Amino acid sequence: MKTALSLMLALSAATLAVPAAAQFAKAEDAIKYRQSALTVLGNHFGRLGAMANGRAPFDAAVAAADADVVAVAARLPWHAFGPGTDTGRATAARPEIWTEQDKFKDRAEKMQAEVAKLVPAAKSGNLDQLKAAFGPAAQSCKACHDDFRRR
Ligand code: ASC
Repeated sequence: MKTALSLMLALSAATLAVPAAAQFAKAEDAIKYRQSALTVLGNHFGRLGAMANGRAPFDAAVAAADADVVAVAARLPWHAFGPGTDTGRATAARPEIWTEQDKFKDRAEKMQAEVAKLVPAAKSGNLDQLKAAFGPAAQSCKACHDDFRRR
C-alpha cells in the first residue's frame, strides 16, 4: 500500500514536472506569461525568505505550501523566452538571454535544482533545514539576474 501511494505521488510529481508548454500568439503574450510566472515565484519565494531570515514567524504548513508553488513556478518561465520575445512589451530581459543561450539555460536549470530542494526542506518542518536550502536558492536567482536582467 505504501509503495502504491509512493508511486502515485511520484507519478503526479512527474506530471507536474512537465507542464504543457503555453502557446503564445504574440511576443507580448510570452513576455506577460514569463513575468507572471516570475512574479508568482518571487512572491512565494519572498515569504520563504522572510521565514528563513527571521523576518516572519516560521509556519511549517505555510512554508511547505510556498515551496510547492515555488518549485512548480520555477519550471514555467523558460519556454516563454523564445526567439523574438526580446521586445514587444516592457521587459527587463537582457539581449544576452538570446545570444548566450547555453549560459542562460544553465542558470535556469541550476535555479530549478536549488528551489526543488526547498520542498523537502520546508516539509521537514525544521527551520534550520529551510534556512540551509534558502541561501543557495536565493543565490541561484541572483546569479541569473546579475547576468540576464536589466538593472
Ligand atoms: C527574492 C526575489 C528575488 C530573489 C533574489 C535573490 O525574494 O524576489 O528576485 O529573492 O533577490 O537574490
